[in-house]
Amino acid sequence: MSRGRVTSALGATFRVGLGDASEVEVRPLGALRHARQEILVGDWVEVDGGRLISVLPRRNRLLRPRVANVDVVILLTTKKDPPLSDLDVARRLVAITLTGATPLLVLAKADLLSAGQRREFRATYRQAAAVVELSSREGTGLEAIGAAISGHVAVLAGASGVGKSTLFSRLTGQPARTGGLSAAGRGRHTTRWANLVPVAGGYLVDTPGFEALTLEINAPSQLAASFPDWQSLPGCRFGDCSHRTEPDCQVREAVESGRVSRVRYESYLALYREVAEA
Ligand SMILES: Nc1nc2c(ncn2[C@@H]2O[C@H](COP(=O)(O)OP(=O)(O)OP(=O)(O)O)[C@@H](O)[C@H]2O)c(=O)[nH]1
Ligand SMILES: [Mg+2]
Ligand SMILES: [Zn+2]
Repeated sequence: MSRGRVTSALGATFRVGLGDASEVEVRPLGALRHARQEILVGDWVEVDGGRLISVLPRRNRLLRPRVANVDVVILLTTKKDPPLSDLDVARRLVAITLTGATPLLVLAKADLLSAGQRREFRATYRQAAAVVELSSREGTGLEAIGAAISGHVAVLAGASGVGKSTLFSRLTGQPARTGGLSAAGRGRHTTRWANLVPVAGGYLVDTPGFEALTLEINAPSQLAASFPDWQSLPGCRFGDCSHRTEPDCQVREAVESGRVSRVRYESYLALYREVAEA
């Protein structure tokens, strides 16, 4: 019996990558099918003699694309072509954090920006996530992104036109899937199967994620916890401080003194209003 990771699914047949870079094709045991055990690309499974025997507990599960155990979400954003807002970045970073995956924030199309604009972006986000500047056109930043994928399962995310497909083909050497529906599965409930493609000693999911974006937040307090920017500050006077109007708020103080980015704080306030009104 051996343990491996599901890299693709085709009907009832699954391909499983084993540690030694080999892959086997397996079918689930009848007992798993009867128990309606869900098997997703990204799942760690036990296989034996052409059979998929069990699915190990998951770290997380994305719905779009349907992938389990995503370690890293590579969020691409641009300041030009298209000019995306800091609020858009903040909303996506929170959505990623809520999945339990680690975000890697990529300033894409860096070739279109001045050194000053790139510096400002880094300064704004240095406490929010690891930041990489990327130009797929000039080939810069690719090694840093490869290093973040190494040993992990990563998925690309970001608004339309930020360069996800271009980056995917730079990293994998293969064209990105267009996302069109397969002939077998036309219709509203079509599942978009994702595959894992080996990249830099890890895997990259061949379908980008987080296209439809709504924050699954129940209480506004969950939002404050999703901003790493101020997690290392001493506590506020009130344990459940929303960092808006309460007295002795360490976050507001840090914004005033420049230790926390004002841009990030304003994104937080805007998201807070959205979540509170929802
Ligand atoms: N200047 C510049 N342009 C880029 C770069 N990467 C991609 N582009 C261009 O940006 C446009 C959009 O790139 P795509 O890779 O298709 O973007 P996408 O994120 O896959 O877009 P969707 O599939 O609509 O979500 C294309 O015209 C690319 O040639 C880059 O590093 N620099
Ligand atoms: Mg694309
Ligand atoms: Zn506070």
